[in-house]
Amino acid sequence: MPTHSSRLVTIERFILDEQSSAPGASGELTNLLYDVALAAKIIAREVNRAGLVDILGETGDINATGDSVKKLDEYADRAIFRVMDHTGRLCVMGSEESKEIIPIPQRFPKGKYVLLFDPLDGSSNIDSNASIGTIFSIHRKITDGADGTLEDCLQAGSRQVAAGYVLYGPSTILVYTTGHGVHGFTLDPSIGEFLLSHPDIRSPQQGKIYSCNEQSSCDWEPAFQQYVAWLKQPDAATHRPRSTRYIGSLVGDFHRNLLYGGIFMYPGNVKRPEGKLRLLYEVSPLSMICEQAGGRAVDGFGNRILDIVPTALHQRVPLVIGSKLDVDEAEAFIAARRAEQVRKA
Ligand code: AMP
Ligand code: P6P
Repeated sequence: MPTHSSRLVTIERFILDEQSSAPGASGELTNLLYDVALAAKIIAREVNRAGLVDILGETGDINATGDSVKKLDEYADRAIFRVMDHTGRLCVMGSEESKEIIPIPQRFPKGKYVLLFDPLDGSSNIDSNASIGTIFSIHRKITDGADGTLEDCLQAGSRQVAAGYVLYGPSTILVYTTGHGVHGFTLDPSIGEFLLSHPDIRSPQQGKIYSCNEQSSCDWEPAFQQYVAWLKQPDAATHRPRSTRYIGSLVGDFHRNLLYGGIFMYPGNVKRPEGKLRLLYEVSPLSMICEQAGGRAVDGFGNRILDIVPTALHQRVPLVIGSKLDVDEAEAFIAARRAEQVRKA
């Protein structure tokens, strides 16, 4: 007889159980989260066949934020829209692939939720079969009337109702939070179900990994350059030895650090002080996940990511995110170096 068998819980059953902790809930959010899981399965199937159906390669189009669009990007974007547009749970959507907000077609009912998403993050890694991901953020509608507006999308991350991501790697994992902890589900493709595999994820308070694209560091602010140089010093007496890990795919880098501990940084630089990563549908959802798992997410200038009120749909923001003590250390180091530079100036 097995001494222990972990509970076999599908994501749908978990989401429904969570609803019971929300007295009076109508089931709209529950069904919206079901829809996210369905979209994830549809995208996972295509991502996992990518090498077989000649879907690789680029369409030659450029998306709303200047990245070249690979066909899987478009497929994922369309899949999410097609799952979501007619359900009556949403009033508006926003996607990395669409320059403007995406209205719900007039022929369909409107709901009270807003869905913002990056349909396939890290798509430059598609052809190399490296991990890629989908990131999503859910807000409540805050404006009057049935149709959602840009104002409904431009809400601070602290107002998110739910946030999460899907990582398409050796296995497909969906990780999400509604503000009651972070929970991970692994897709069993043989039965087409996401099964609870990572209940109540807590990120280590301190890690040994730092993740950043050091090739870009020559353009960084000196305080960030000095911090990474400090991390690499051999003197273990002054700081813990670290290892660098960088996939170049945000969801893959984030998920590894979430589980193992560590810090991810994408600073701004002289050419682009706001950095590369998008606030609404990349950084805000991952920051909610990170904080719910015990970590921290800041912009490197003393601002908590979840407090930033967006002013544009595709707004970018510098990012320092990960284990609490690692982010504390980075913030303190960078602030001290900036103060030193001011004194010397
Ligand atoms: P609803 O009536 O379904 O729109 O839910 C109202 C509120 O209850 C949501 O905005 C959430 O804050 C909470 N809630 C409802 N369902 C769930 C769920 N499955 N998991 C977590 N929170 C939920
Ligand atoms: P770089 C992918 O294009 C992405 O948006 C994120 O997934 C990733 O973290 C980042 O860009 C990588 O950017 O400049 O290091 O190639």
